[in-house]
Amino acid sequence: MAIPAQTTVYQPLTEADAIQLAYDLNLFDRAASLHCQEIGDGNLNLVFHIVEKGKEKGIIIKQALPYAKVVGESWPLSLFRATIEANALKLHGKFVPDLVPLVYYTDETLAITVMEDLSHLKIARTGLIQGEDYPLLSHHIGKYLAHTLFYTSDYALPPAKKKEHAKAFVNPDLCKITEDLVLTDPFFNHETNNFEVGLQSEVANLWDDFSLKLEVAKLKKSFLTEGEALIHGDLHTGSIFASSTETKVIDPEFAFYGPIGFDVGQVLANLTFQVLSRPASKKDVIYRHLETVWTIFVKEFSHCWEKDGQDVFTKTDGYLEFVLEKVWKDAVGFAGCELIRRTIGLAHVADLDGIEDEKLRLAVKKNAIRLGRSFILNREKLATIQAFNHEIAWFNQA
Ligand code: SR1
Ligand code: MG
Repeated sequence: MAIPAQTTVYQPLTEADAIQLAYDLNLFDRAASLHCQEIGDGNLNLVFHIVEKGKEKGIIIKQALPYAKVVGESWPLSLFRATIEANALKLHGKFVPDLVPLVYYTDETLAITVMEDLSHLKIARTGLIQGEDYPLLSHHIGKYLAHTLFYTSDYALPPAKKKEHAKAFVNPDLCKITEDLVLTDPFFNHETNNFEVGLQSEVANLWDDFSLKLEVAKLKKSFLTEGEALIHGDLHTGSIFASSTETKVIDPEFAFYGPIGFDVGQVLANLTFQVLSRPASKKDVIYRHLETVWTIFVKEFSHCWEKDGQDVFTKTDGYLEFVLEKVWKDAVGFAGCELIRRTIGLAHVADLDGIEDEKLRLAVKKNAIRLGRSFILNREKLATIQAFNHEIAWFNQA
């Protein structure tokens, strides 16, 4: 592939620019007739889908904007996140090549990543809301979590190598978003919060709950200080493409060295939204997904540990169990924060906001807030995935 000279000045691409780049990268024949559409529906980036007329599979060009699209130019954001994302996809791709998109090309100045077209798959959140089940989703995600997190941790890497990675993935702007929007603002009367009037008294109770604030402070401290592995950092069901046979994790622009339980907790919380919002007859399949994510994570992480543990203490009886217990407790706490922030914070989820009936929507949102609070406060007691699911079922009756 003839690589064009890297650009020296940043500019947001137009659809025509994106097509020109695709030709320049020799990703298509010069004679090919290309169609491009900007399809970005997330909070932060432009996403161009380019296909040759008459063909099914094309390419994706993702470009970071220098601000948060969801808020506007008043919220500047580092373009370096595009490099973080591409490097995380490449590093994680070494451990789970089937579960992440291929990266074809990157340009740090333009903040673009050219990658595999996954448009034959559907965003898992959308599919789950539409009632699809994705039988392999939880198995694949359990494996993704175990392998990406184990092989980037001190359990698998020589300490100097791990620190080299940790330095390359320092990601302060995107971490700040999570520190604020997930781990601080929803627990205070902050201007970024966004919730329905019908939740006012529920939210006021939350803001008055000092025991809750203390536990959130501990979780935030863990997020700020515990560089356990290269985490995805934003692993909700909108960051997963799925079909009945395939799963691909996308969008690791929030990646940094953080606590393993953060990724696990975000997956659990975003599946939990489905239990809370689905009709009763369709909840069981999601309970099973929750159980499978965790059991496959434990099985695969333990297998990697036995096979490839580098730290001498990985051979010490009881250490693996200690590590897994900590991951679990952190995951339950972070899941609680995710449930609350997606209900009353800045960035919501369609699983809840998409419920048309106002009475039902408010009831489900109240359950999400109460369940989130319970996960945060009771994470020491909810020691198993069965206890976690039982807790969901308990709050779901209300
Ligand atoms: C300003 S960004 C809001 C949210 O969108 C991203 O996907 C993250 O979840 C972030 O918290
Ligand atoms: Mg994203």
